[in-house]
Amino acid sequence: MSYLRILVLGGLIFLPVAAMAEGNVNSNTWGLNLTRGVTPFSKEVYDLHMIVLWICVVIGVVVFGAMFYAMFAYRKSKGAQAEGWHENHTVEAVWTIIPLLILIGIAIPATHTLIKMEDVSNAEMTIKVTGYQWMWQYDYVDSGISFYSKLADDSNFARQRGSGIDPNSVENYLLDVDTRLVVPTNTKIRFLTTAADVIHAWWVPALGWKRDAIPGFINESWAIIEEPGVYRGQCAELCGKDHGFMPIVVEAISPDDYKSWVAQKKQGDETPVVSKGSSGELPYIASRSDQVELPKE
Ligand SMILES: [Cu+2]
Repeated sequence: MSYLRILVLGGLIFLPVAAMAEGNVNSNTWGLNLTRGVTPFSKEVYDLHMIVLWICVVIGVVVFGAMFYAMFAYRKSKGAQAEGWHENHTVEAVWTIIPLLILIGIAIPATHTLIKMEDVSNAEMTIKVTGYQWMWQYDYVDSGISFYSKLADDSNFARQRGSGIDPNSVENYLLDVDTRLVVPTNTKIRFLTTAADVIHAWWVPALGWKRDAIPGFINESWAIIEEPGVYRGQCAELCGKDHGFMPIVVEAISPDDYKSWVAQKKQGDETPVVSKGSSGELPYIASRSDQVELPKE
């Protein structure tokens, strides 16, 4: 394979990864690594990932080092003669037992984290997340607040064919919504994920997990967001033509601010709040390109 091909292939593999990560909180490793996130188990997942990565690096260096050393030191031009033996039980036992021990060593902390991840008990509040083509609905089960969250207008205008708007000029292009999911910090939030049409997946990397949103099923997950901030994500399951245009924005604020936000929301402020048990009619879906009117210059 030519160098050019390797370069192009490498670029193709890493470009989407880099582009994805850039929109998230991780900017310290050129957007190539996982984000450390802002929840207790996103940090655990990150640490686990780093441990396994370094184990792989050590194995890679040792195995390829031995291989390249053997190829170089015992090459034919130096008159190397192959040994005549085969089937060495000690060697076979060693190369079976060592990887087994490594795998068990990885599996123990990984299982520990996995069990923790599934434990939604003692949640202080519950948010139901419903995926639609192509937006999200959030139901705050405890306070009765419910609304839709879809792609922000400036991104939506810029993405239209022939819009003449440079996407680079749009802040958080395709990663911004009209109504953010507001949540309190340091609170155990249970997320119930489902969908109303096709399979979507709710993914905010900073929270440390990704959940499929499947019609007819409810998947559970939880998060305790430790740091206030804005965390962005996207639908992570190919769900139709506008799959790339249903971002997620989570805004974590202090529990006190959250209380006043709830009170304000219940009073029915400027943002459209769909009351529970409404006719169920969907709001205007701006991501349908045929319905969009471009802003006049
Ligand atoms: Cu989707």
